[in-house]
Amino acid sequence: MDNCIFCKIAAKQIPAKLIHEDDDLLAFHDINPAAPVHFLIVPKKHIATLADCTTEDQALLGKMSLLAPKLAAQLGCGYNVEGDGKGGFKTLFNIGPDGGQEVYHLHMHVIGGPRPWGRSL
Ligand code: DGP
Repeated sequence: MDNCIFCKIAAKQIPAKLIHEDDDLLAFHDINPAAPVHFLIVPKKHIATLADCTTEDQALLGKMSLLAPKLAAQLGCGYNVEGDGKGGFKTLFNIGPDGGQEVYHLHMHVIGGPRPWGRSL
């Protein structure tokens, strides 16, 4: 998509601090972090919002959800119910203007690290 910042990151036309890349997804650090760990999981395919996803995107959404705890653990804010009871993170989709969405290319926020966090979400 022309003029989509996340399509441009996916096409390597603008830089981002990449955490993960595979055939379908990218993960990179948010440019304006709300917490010590704040990254975005973004499909390479352009979909404007979660509300625009269809049953065709079920596998993609599942892949995004499963990647979040894996990368959170890599970045030191994982959580395991059988672990020490510490850690954890939040996942979030903003959808539309009232949802606070600024970039109209589907993305999951993954936010974590020791509280308190600077910006509330
Ligand atoms: P949302 O409100 O859900 O659309 O959040 C968009 C997020 O994307 C916001 O937290 C800031 C981040 N962001 C916007 N532009 C860029 C960029 O060029 N690079 C990176 N790494 N993050 C960006």
